[in-house]
Amino acid sequence: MFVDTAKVFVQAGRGGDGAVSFRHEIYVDKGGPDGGDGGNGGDVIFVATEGLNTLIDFRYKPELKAEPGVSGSKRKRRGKSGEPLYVKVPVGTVVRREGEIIADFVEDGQEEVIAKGGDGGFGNAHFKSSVRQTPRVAERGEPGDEFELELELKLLADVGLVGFPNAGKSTFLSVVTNARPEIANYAFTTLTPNLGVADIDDGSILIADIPGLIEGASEGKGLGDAFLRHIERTAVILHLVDAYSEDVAAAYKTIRGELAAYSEDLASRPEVVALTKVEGLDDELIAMQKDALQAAAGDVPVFALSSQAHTGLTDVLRELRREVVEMREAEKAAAEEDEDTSGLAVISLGVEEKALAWKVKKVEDGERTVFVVKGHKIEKFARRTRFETFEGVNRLRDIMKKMGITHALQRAGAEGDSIIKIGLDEFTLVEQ
Ligand SMILES: Nc1nc2c(ncn2[C@@H]2O[C@H](COP(=O)(O)OP(=O)(O)OP(=O)(O)O)[C@@H](O)[C@H]2O)c(=O)[nH]1
Ligand SMILES: [Mg+2]
Repeated sequence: MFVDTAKVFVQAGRGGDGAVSFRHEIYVDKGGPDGGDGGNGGDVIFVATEGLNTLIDFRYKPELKAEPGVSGSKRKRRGKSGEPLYVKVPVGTVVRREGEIIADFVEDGQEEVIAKGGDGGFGNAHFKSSVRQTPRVAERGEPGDEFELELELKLLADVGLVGFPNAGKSTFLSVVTNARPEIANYAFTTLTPNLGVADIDDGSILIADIPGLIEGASEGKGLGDAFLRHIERTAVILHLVDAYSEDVAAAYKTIRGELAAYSEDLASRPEVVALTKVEGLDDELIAMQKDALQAAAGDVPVFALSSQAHTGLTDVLRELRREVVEMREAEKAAAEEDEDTSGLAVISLGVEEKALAWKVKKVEDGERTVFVVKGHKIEKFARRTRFETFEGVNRLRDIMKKMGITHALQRAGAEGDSIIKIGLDEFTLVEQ
């Protein structure tokens, strides 16, 4: 089975907790604070890797988790950071989160941090001040990012092969490239896409062979048109037509109809047409078939070739390469003209202002009135707070005061014993 979409759950490592600890000194009851920081949680990092062309592994391993950071310990020892989890994905993988593209792997070796590990919490050694000699406050480690992702694979080939089943697509791929696809004299031999590199002159082109299309493929007939997604991003289409077809023009038009039904964009892609299996036919018949095809195809170049006799191959490859280069240059020029619509999105941690922004809201929650505080930075502080300790909560109250949140809460009607909720944690505005 060829798998070209998958759902995975990613979880970056949680940060280690900061430690509360005091130096032991013989003549001092309690020495200074020496609790170390927690280590950071490991990131989940995807790496585009050549040579992979399926997402099937993700079906067997749908959960990708990086290591957590270790808690800090005494003598200011920092906990070990969690190892990042590197996940290999095929070149051409598009990663979506809730439908939105968050990463697009277009070249070998490309790395993206998909889920960020949580920061380790500070140990109490950080919280010593002239007024606070024995701080019992330390931070919790932050949870790592975790969410579900949808993966989709669209092979990134230069040329996509289309045609009826048995037209000779896989055979063509096997003689012009290093690929060794399955070949047989029956329809639907190819069940999964094959990729191969063809060298021509001083360059090379990447060719994708997909299962054959038939009339009604766009409505799911045969193997359907799902595989066309793999040639959606190719620069050029090579349309192969069996020279032994009764009506080559009709064969050509049927496939064109299915391409058009799949997408307007694919139908308008540059195309090269070639008659296949011509080694046993006399020149007159070949010329006739070529003319019939040319009439159907309009001003698209039409070739005749034989994969068996290795004739006509170089001409087709040269034409393909010429068109691929032209198309890629046009794409590049268009991308340079319009940099920010390249569609490439990379996860970032957001702009500073966005991080600092916050909101307070009074919410009736059944019997209770709760004041909910939302905001990237304040929620981050709250996640790191040890709510079970008086010092931890007080520090959070200090931060809220500095950020102006306390004032806003009071204006919204909050009093000393009002319940404040940040993220999942609740506490009162003033120590009770
Ligand atoms: N005589 C001759 N036969 C060929 C040539 N190329 C392919 N064939 C034969 O045509 C049949 C089909 O070839 P495939 O390459 O499997 O065809 P395909 O288009 O990949 O078919 P599907 O994978 O089913 O879509 C096989 O029996 C091949 O040996 C050729 O140049 N000459
Ligand atoms: Mg095939």
